[in-house]
Amino acid sequence: MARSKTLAAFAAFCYLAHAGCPYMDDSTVDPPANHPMVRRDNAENPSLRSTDDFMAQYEVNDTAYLTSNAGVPIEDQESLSAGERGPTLLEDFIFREKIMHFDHERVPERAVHARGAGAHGTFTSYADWSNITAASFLSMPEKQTDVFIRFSTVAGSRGSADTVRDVHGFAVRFFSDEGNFDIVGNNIPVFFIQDAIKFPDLIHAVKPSPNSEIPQAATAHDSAWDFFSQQPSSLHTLFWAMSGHGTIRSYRHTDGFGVHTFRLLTDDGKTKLVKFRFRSLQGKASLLWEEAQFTAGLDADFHRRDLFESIQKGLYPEWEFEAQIMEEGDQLRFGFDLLDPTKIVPEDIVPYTPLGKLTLNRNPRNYFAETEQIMFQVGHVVRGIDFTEDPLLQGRLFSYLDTQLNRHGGPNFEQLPINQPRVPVHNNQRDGAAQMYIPLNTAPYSPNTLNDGYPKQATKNQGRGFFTGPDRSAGGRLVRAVSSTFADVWSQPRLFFNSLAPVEQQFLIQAMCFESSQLRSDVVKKNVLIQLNRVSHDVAVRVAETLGMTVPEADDTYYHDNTTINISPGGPLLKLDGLKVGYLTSNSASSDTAQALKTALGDVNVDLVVVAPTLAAGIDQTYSATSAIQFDAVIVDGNAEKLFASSTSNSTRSAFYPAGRPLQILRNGYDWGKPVGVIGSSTTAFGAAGIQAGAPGVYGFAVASDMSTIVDQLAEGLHTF
Ligand code: HDD
Repeated sequence: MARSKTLAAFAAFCYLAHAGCPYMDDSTVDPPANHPMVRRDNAENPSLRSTDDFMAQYEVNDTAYLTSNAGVPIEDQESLSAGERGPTLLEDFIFREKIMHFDHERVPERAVHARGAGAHGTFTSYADWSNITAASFLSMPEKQTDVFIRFSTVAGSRGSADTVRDVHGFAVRFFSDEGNFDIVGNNIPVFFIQDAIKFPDLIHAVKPSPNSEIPQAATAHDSAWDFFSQQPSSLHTLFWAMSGHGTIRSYRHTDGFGVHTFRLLTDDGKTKLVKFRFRSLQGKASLLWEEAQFTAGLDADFHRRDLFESIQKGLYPEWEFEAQIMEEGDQLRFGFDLLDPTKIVPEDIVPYTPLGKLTLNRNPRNYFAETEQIMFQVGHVVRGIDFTEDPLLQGRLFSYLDTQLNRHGGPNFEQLPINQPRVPVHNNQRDGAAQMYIPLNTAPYSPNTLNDGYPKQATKNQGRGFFTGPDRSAGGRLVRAVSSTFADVWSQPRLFFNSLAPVEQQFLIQAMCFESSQLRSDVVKKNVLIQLNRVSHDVAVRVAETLGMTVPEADDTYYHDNTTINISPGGPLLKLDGLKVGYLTSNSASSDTAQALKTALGDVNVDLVVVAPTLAAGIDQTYSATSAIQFDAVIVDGNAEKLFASSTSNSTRSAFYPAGRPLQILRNGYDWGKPVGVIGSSTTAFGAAGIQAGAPGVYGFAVASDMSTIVDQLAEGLHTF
């Protein structure tokens, strides 16, 4: 497993610009001729805003004097006290303001998806998609729209580790020239529940125990699996989460999904049903579980670091924005209900159509102001995008708005720089906590004559307002019940499992064994086995073995052999950008080989990190600061072999700290499925690490001139999986 996963992990390898005062709401005046709401082209549009307009310049102007928030020049390093050794005075407004502000620096973290990282980017439409949607950002080829993506885990707190096993949030905001459109998605195309009213139950079950607040950011506990086994609609998402999709190599190496079926709407009112996907153009890759656990301890910031550094280096991650386009009449056509968010539409049945490309190309300047304060909403749709009756989606339409009120403490959160649309806002909403504008319109109501009827109502034919499919209708008996068309919750987890490669299946089963063997309740364990057995007898047998429990009888009424495509958490990497190779050497070794390697790998945007006992010219890191989690592949300098023998030699042992670290890096790298190689003699290092030369993912290179071969072999190792 570890070895074939080698190749998997080497798949691892490897925001006014209104004229005049920016705070004036000038809805008393006519929209300017170039108002974005009446424009459809992508020409330079001076009224589009940018977050740059909100940069706090004082922080970078080092010639300025410190002031209070009232703009008064002050000094703030000592408090005002009654005598040198006396008490601090209540009069000290400088002290009180500074401490008060500090005390209020935090806003409530997100109830879910608290831990995350984000970046700015650009979306470029491939074509004029007005045949399927009136969405302006898709209205012409090459049209560019600013975006912000926030990636996240779900269960952990804001300070939890990145590499915990979890579903990952993939929330995308399009700052379109007709307002903000958010796709608040995940890296897994399905969800645990079919009705939003169950969301608090799901989250209460998955979050840490109410008494001990253990475990953090983990589902390996009774309440989570109690819920999963009592709510079998969760099985499909659970299977995805227990596969490599739950332990991604990086945010760059995963796809994003809109999950629900959405409606697209054309200018003339024709509708299509769609499922959205953002397909990683880096390729997909995951971490092995043990590696992910070590990483959580050694580098809790592993994913945010990877994203930040990649963008900093100009290695901009890209995703293709795609849609499965279906007809209204297809709702029940595929043997399940398109309104059921626990189902995928298999890609071999409805292929994805690429609509455009999304590139992340700028890091946030301030994590709190941007990544923490961005407040996505499922209800942020633009002309041309409509909802469906999916009960999970319908419930989310309430929850996200409500949650932002809680986080911001008032209704003006859309005025925060990262939440402001790039187009002017004109409406009659007024006042509220932290109101940042000075509205000039003295007739803040509609209809009015005192302001010549402005702002006017935007409709389908005037002002480009249009969201609701004209043929949508609703009616029926009032019921509290799950639709009978949502009943089959076992076929698709099986479809998922059937479609994985054997090594990926093994990974999934090991994840289930890891989680379920930490359950204390035998009742929960038994219920888990009952549900697993409805998906796959094989899975149930293998998990039951670990639990030392009896397996339920196979039940053929549930089983099928269908498979589908493109659901693997790994696969060929499409780019090696931003991957890291560790080169384990000694201070006395020649730097020529390292330099040649750096150049060869640099050509494919892979970083070579040269590791030696002590820092010196040409050495990037010491062994004491290095572990295998930092690399996607490990190459040993055959001339530094004594470092590997040193684990047993007391004399060399003292040469650096900690003893045995080079060997540990090599062995962990190998065990965690990373390609390993030796330049020169491999006998000592490989022998000490118990690595067989020639085994899959193990490479030997004679000399530095083999460097291009190394790159090829690394790429090949990657693509073999
Ligand atoms: Fe949610 C945050 C994704 C169902 C209630 N959700 C949140 C985020 C993502 C998702 C990516 C983080 C956004 C960010 O980065 O700021 N949620 C999903 C997906 C779902 C889903 C893909 C199912 C298809 N969520 C869901 C339901 C409810 C919520 C059914 C409630 C009924 N979600 C929330 C929330 C959060 C949130 C509590 C917490 C912070 C926030 O909204 O802004 O309101």
